[in-house]
Amino acid sequence: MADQKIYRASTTAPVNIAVIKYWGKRDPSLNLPTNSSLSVTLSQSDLRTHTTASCSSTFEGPDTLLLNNAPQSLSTARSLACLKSLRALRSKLEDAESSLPKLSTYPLRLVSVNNFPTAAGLASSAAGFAALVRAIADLYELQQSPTELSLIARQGSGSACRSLLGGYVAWDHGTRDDGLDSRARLVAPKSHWSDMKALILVVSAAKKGVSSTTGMQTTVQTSSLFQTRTKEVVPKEMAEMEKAIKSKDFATFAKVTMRESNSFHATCLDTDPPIFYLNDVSRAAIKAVEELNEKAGRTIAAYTFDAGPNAVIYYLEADEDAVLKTFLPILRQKEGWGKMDTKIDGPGPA
Ligand code: 2P0
Repeated sequence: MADQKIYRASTTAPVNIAVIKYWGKRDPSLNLPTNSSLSVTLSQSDLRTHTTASCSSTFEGPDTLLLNNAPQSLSTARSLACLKSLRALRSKLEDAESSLPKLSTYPLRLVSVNNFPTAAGLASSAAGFAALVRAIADLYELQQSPTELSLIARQGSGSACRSLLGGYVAWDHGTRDDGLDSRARLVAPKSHWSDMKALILVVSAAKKGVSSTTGMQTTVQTSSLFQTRTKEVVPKEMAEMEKAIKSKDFATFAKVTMRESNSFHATCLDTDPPIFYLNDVSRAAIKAVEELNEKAGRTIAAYTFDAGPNAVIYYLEADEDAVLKTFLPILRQKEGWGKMDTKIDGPGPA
């Protein structure tokens, strides 16, 4: 009798927030970056995508994806690349073991839910593609390591490769044309520096004006600052950041994080036409961190901003009172501001 069973696997993938930013592709079709980047994986209970992947010979039509209850296209080149790679790995297993059900030939039904604003510069595509790849890999019972799967997630969205691993994660730009060395690498597990916390100031939950994919390629084509950034600035910052994480040196971690965020936004401004992700509220958050550190006489907080106005403030748990005391009054003054406190974490069930 034909296989009527519905096969299913669910997983969650967390958001990651870069302290060394990915901005620019050397190969847009494979999502190969011009520079390496490094991020901290945030807590899944606060910011994550939950995805269920199912497949069955009884399903009809093409593969489908629902995100927060809305149908999404899976026929984009990036989604197709992920699905093709995962099916190829499953197909290899099926070829080697003929008793396995031929899941690689069944239509897929993917259902994803984000517990945070989608496409507002909170790395939703990172968690989204990481969860999609992990869920299908689990459904297909693939044995590949998270680093190997990061090669697939990278093709969906560059930053997604970092969300396959927990803790402190680098994405090495790699030098190969086929991208096989452009993947995630664990710098340190979350247990190494587990008192790191992130406060997220949700300045705006609106969809961002310029998408990262479009914005970064305009920067590559038009910004002269970008050349110096990728060739000289980022390699030095990567080395200093890895050292700071390994030695748990918060002052250096914070200094490099803030410098990097500013370098990234400077190249956005140097793009033609200029890209503005920060707004007045973002700039108020920068000033508040500068004043907090000055008042404390040491560095207790670091700000960073991605492709949107929302601030992420990194700090150590011991300094939580001082950090919250600074930001809660600001949050109350500004209508519509929200906050999320989160710890660092890793992929897998929350
Ligand atoms: C990052 N961002 O490193 C940087 C900082 C935004 C600013 O990764 O085209 O959504 O899907 O590969 O991954 C945003 O880029 O871009 C991003 P695609 P992605 O987190």
